[in-house]
Amino acid sequence: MIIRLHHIPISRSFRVIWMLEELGLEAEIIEHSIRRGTMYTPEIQGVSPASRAPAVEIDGIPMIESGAILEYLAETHPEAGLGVAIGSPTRARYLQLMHFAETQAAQIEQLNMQHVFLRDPAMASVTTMKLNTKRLQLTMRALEGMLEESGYLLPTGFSAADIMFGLNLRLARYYVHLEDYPKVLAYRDRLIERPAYKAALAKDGEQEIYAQDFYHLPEGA
Ligand SMILES: N[C@@H](CCC(=O)N[C@@H](CS)C(=O)NCC(=O)O)C(=O)O
Repeated sequence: MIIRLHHIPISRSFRVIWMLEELGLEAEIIEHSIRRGTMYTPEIQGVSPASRAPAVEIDGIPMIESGAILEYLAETHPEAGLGVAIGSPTRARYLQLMHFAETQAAQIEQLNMQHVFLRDPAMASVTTMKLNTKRLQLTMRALEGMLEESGYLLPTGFSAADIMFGLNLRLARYYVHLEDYPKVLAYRDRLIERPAYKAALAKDGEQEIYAQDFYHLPEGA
């Protein structure tokens, strides 16, 4: 497989780098700047029509959507056991998890917009920030209840679904206290010990999104 990846540091494209590391696959990584909007060019839009990362070209075929890319890589490398085959009893749970990760990521994305991307903080809506934080907390509580005896999200062990949520947990901690979810915290600590996670982190690049360790809701929220 010849793989080119359009990547923004500390974004959903980290999921693809991590997946590639788990599979032992090489890729050419083209790093983009979210602040400078370097994906908003006609050339990149040929691969990623909405200028979003990740976008990959696998053997010349363009593909977007981190969850779909991970599922495709899992399916084309079944020997790694990172996906769940059609007909397997855990298939429904696996698909649900792959998609639920994006429900959670959407809340983080909204909080990023309100807390870190608006040019003038006065443009932020305290009500929206409060609602998004609450919604993120609900997804964290749900995740706390979804962890299996295996220590991962599937009873059979580590899978692409854990990669989806592993990125989320890297970002959620800017807006919620992971300590409030003890099983999730232990799970996060387990994930970041994986050699492939560490190798992916080394390739992630310099992040330009967060300037502080935690973003509190504004006074009076
Ligand atoms: N559901 C998509 C979301 C892709 C997405 O929104 N990516 C963000 C980074 S996490 C992005 O490219 N943002 C660039 C921008 O908003 O300018 C996926 O999972 O790949």
